[in-house]
This record gives sequence, structure tokens and C-alpha cells, in this order.
Amino acid sequence: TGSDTEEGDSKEASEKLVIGFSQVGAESEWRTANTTSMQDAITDAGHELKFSDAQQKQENQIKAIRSFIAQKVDAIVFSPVVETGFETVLQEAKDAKIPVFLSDRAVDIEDDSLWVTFLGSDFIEEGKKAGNWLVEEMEGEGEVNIVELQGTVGSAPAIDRKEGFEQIISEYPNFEITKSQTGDFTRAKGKEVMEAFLKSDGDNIDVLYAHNDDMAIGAIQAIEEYGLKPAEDIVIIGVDAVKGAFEAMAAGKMNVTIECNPLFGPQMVEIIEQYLAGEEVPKRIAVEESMYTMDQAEELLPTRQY
Ligand code: GYE
Repeated sequence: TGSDTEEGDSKEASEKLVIGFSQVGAESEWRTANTTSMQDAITDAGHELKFSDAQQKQENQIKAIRSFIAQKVDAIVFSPVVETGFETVLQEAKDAKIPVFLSDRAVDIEDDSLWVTFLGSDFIEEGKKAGNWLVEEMEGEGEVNIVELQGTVGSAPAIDRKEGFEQIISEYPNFEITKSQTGDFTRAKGKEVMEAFLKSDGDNIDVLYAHNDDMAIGAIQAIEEYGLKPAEDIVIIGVDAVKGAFEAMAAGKMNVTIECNPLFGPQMVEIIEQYLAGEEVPKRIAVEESMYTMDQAEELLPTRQY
């Protein structure tokens, strides 16, 4: 249509749809909560789900999308592992007239007619929230050395959470990222990389900024095994606000987590139904979210749904 809204071929709102969902993997608590939310929403609405777990590999996603196209699904929900390299397969979906709905992560593709809409969080904003929290907490404390555990290389949340955080701290010369490496969004990798950081520079680390809570939780283990106190000797910042982070904060081992809400399955199903019924759908739909600190953890933990 060329505008910032898209319209689909009309279908009855009550019609049973076949929806293919290409998920990233099962790398984090966030991801498993997102998978459940999407699966439940699709089946509760009476639609048929074809699910594929890519195990964090782009080639698996390309295969999954091709198989959804071959099966002539009505819609494809796609959470891209990385931002680039999906042009060809998305063009194939377009040629087959199957609409693609981006879930959680964006793609970096010039031709935005290859997807209908992107429903997910604003990761730059999340990075900024992390940076702002830190600056308020530690301004006036002299040199602050930060180590960073990045998410999956080339993924939208890793790129944007880094960028948003750097935008803020770059305005304060006493804050410096001294080490930055990927932990691939997993606990095991977060722990392993934090061990290496501690080994080379243990006494000079003031802050850990982890692009998700799972890596922060892995790193907390590494810090304890190294003989330091997480949240006291090293300030711990995570993203997602999963239960594990609330438990760590309630135990006094983590300082803050920036919320990233994975429970948008029902919203996604609504968008797909609207689009297939011929309604207009905005090109970008953001998920609302907040931020939680240690002193709120005990009270809020029982209310957390993921
Ligand atoms: O923060 C992380 C997961 O894309 C927002 O992916 C998602 C991120 C989430 O593995 O835990």
C-alpha cells in the first residue's frame, strides 16, 4: 500500500486460521514465557498452530519459514534470531501471499513490504532506562568501570540495548565500559564470560550490565564463586524482569531489572485476525513496560507471571 498501514485479503473474523510460528529458541526465561503466551493465545482462539524452535540458528528459521510456505499457512509469526539476511525467504512468503508478522525482534531490511507489522518492545528505550538508573545511582562516585554481557550477536535486542545504554553513559566521562562480550542470552554463557572478566580484571569491576536477566543470574554465580558479593561489590543490572531476577533481587544479589514483557500472544493473535479481516494494522506496535528495583522485589515477586 506504500503507507504506514497495511491491509489484508478479507477473511471472516471467526474463521479458523493456520498459523506458523518460527520462534528463536528456548535460551531464556523470557523466551519460554513468550512461547507459552503465543501458543496458548493461538490455540485458545481456536486456530491451528505450527510451531518451530530454531535453537538460535538463522538457517533453522529460514527452513521453518519455507516449510510454512509449502504448507500454505494463513499467516507466519516470526521472531528473527538476527536482524539481517532474511530478504530472500521473506520475499518467498510475499510471493506466496502469506503475511508475515514480526514478533518481539525487528529485521534490518529496506523493503518493509516484506512484513505486515512489528509487535515488540523498544529495546533502545530499555537500554536508556538501564543507563539512567545507573547514572542516578552512581554519579559522583568517581570512576565507574562497567562490564557488559551482550545478547546474541546481530540480534535486535543486543544491538539496541547496547546503543540505548551507551547513549546515556557517554554523556558522563567517569562511566566507562571496560569489557564487553556476548553471552548469547543464556545463563551458562553469562557465567562463563563473567568468569573470564573476573579472572582478567576482578578487582576493577564496579558494575555489570547484562542484556538479559539469565546472563546476569549466571554472572552472579561466577561472582560468588570468585569470592565477591553481587549487588554489593559489583552492581548488577539486568533486563527482562523474569521471576529469576526478582528472586535474585529479593535475596539481595541483584540491583535492578528493566522490564521486557513477553506476554503479548493475545495481542498478536488479535492483530493477525484484524489484518486477515481486511482491517488496517499499524506498522509498529510497542509493548508497554516498566523497571523494578531490589526494594520492590519481595512484594512484587508473587504477582509476577513470568
Ligand atoms: O530479552 C532475552 C531473549 O528478544 C526481547 O531475547 C528478546 C530477548 C530477551 O533471549 O532474554
